[in-house]
Amino acid sequence: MRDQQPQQTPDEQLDHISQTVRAELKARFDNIEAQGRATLSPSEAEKQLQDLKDLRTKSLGKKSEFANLKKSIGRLPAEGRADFGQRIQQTEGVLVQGFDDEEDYRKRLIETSRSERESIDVTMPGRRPRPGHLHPVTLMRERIEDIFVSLGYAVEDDREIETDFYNFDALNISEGHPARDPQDTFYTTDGFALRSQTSTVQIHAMQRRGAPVRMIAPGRVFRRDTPDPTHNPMFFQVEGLCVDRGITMAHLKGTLAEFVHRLFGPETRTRFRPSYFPFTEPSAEVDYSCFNCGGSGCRICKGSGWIELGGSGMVHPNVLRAANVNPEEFTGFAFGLGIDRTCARIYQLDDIRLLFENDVRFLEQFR
Ligand code: FA5
Repeated sequence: MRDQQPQQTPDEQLDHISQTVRAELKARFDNIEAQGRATLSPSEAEKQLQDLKDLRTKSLGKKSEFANLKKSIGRLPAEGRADFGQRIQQTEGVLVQGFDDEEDYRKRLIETSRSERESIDVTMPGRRPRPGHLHPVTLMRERIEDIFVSLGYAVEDDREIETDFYNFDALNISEGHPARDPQDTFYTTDGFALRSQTSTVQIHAMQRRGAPVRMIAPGRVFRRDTPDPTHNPMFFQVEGLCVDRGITMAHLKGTLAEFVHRLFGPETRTRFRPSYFPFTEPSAEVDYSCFNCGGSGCRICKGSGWIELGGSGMVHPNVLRAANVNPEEFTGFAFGLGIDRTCARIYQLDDIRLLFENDVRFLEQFR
């Protein structure tokens, strides 16, 4: 190019520059047409826009051949100078317009392509939300509730933070009893603690309803137990209370036998082992024969043939008195069952802590 330039007149140089730039612009336009505008993504169009800006700088910018030609006007002979100046101006106007048009064209393409991509196709099928489901402990609680409701029991709910009166005094738990030990119970402020058993609801229910009363109370309880496969510091119990004239231990045994028949099947047996609870006299631990092996011993019942259901007994007269029920007229039985452990047994879980890890992969199996 440089070799040829001295031979070119300024007019020829101008024609040459003008033709080259126009050819380059046209090549870019042809390219975009050939590619098909519809397939041009906004990012590709952005790239082309930048390429055009670079070409504009190269062709018309301060260091361009065109700029040099403009500067040379002053050195031209006076007679042709004005005409050439006009030609330069015209050519510059045409080229600038050419660049402007091409750039506008890309900008419009970017805009159309963006709005097409962002527009919503209302005919597309919607994305279905994944439906949730009840937690296995809730499913277990509902099964237990259904059985007792069908036996004529009301379902009670009550507070989880209790005063010493409901946690201990009214349940005949004397001062100095180990159950009051801060190592076993979560105290909140002085005189208040998280309930460690649903037995507290017995008192509220009798105070509210008087006697006779027949109710169950499922709910959360809290104990300073070290977590292991059968213990959690927070777990669920369901309390049962039946107070009426002439209630005996036979009613307690019959009720829990009926409960396990309905939950595990009519062949399930119960067994009562002597125990101690301050709020019942006499007291018993209740077991049921293993629903898996029928009592011969298997992995689920750890070879014993029996599975623990919970504690039970005849309501202590002091407890009736604390709740303003006359023990001379009324007697009653009560029981407290562990919902989580029963749930874990039924679903054959080796560890009740799985129930509270909130691992969706685990929980989804109980749909
Ligand atoms: C009681 O809590 C008595 N209130 C039951 C009762 C009620 C007796 C009415 C008499 C009259 P116990 O501490 O054994 O009893 O607990 C009952 C059940 O709760 C246990 O059988 C067990 O299934 C469950 N349980 C106890 N501690 C835990 C724990 N840390 N984690 C999970 N489950 C537990």
